[in-house]
Amino acid sequence: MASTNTKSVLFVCLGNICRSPIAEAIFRKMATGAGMVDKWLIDSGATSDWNIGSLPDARGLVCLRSHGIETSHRARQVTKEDFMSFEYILCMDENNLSELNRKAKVWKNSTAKIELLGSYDPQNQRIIKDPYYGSAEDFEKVYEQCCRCCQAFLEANT
Ligand code: WE7
Repeated sequence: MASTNTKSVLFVCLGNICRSPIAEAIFRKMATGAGMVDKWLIDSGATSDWNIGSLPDARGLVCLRSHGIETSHRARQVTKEDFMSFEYILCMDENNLSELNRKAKVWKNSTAKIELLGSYDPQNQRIIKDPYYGSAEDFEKVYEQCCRCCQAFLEANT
């Protein structure tokens, strides 16, 4: 069935295996629940090229699954085209933000709004920390932050 994607969001972190695939899966579930998934182009990507083609981190998959969410995402790096095709590029920490702004400057023609996903947090936790060297609890914290932010971002765009 044909659908018009009037809105678009790309979630970004360092390797696209921990935080951004969690945010993408949560946002897709929320948009589906709100009956708006056909209105959205939703994807995630990495600032680095380290994990291209990889599945999300096993701990992230366990965390998502415990909340009834599945994903089949494979890691990819952000491209020049992403900066022109996505309305929003939402990232996790200051490193991601400066790397994305650097790329946008190099590639020119970027029209995307590049923001911290955490800037939407009603609890004002601006940074979603890298759980790579962390524990299951750190992944759960990422999950909860992404839930709050994705909900607020979806409402802001409804
Ligand atoms: C991570 C990572 C994460 C760190 N996912 N990697 Cl060893 C490395 C080096 C460059 C890019 C990537 Cl993606 C990776 C593997 C994958 N979430 N977080 N590395 C990380 C965290 C704290 C300090 C240094 C690093 C590289």
